[in-house]
Amino acid sequence: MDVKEVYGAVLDLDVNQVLELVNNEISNGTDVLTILNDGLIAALDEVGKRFSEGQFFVPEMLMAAKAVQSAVDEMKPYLMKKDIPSKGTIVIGTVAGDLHDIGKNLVSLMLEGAGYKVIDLGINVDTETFITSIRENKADIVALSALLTTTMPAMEKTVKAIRKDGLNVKIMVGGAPVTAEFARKIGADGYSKDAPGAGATKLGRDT
Ligand code: B1M
Repeated sequence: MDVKEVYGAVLDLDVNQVLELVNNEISNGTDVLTILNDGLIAALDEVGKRFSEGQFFVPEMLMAAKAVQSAVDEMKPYLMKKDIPSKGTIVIGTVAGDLHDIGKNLVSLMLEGAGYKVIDLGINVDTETFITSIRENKADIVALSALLTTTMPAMEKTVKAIRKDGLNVKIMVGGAPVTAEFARKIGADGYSKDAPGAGATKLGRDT
């Protein structure tokens, strides 16, 4: 058995099978990052391809997402490091108009694992909600995720509003359509292409 079976079970949209296979892989000592990247995330990329080609539709994307999120929840204890001194507070969310949260949830997990207190505002988060939460929690960093090209303008709007308010917070952005160049252009302080990179951010208090 290998992570190819996990990949296949996600494409079969079989939540129970995905969970069973992931648990087996963990018991067999397979590296959790291999299960995550080569099994679960690779399968979602294929789901995206099938969606683009008209073989899968929104319900299939939703079921695949549910299977992957359940597996990620199962893997959480193995993805987290323990007993790390706090590096500060991060407010995170997926920007307005965007309902994708698997990548954002992984980023949250990595940030928690890296020692940040993470306040997760969820999906479809408007600018005002981000700003209120940054103030209330005296956040050191705000992390914005976007998965759609159509929600990148909402990311830019939020970054500009945070700057205009003069909030003393570092801004990190990411998500599949977001690039380092876009991050620079909209005035973000940090960008990462993936969750481990976000967890290794140098924007925290220790820098
Ligand atoms: Co959507 N969807 N979707 N979808 N979906 C994509 C993104 C798409 C690429 C599929 C495709 O066409 N090939 C496409 C976007 C095209 C574009 O904009 N260029 C798309 C579309 C079109 C849509 C709808 C418009 C479909 C429709 O209704 N007609 C619709 C939009 C809804 C909305 O948001 N308003 C829609 C809906 C959905 C579902 C709700 C069904 C479901 C999401 C469920 C959920 O998230 N709970 C869904 C899914 C599952 C996908 C795909 C298949 C998988 C996304 C995913 O979770 N990937 C996706 C295709 C694909 O990605 N290949 C697709 C795995 C995840 C780990 O990766 O989120 O990229 P990702 O996160 C990465 C990095 O990006 C990074 O770290 C993670 C990995 O380490 N990262 C950050 C993410 N955030 C970060 C923040 C950071 C740093 C790094 O710092 C702050």
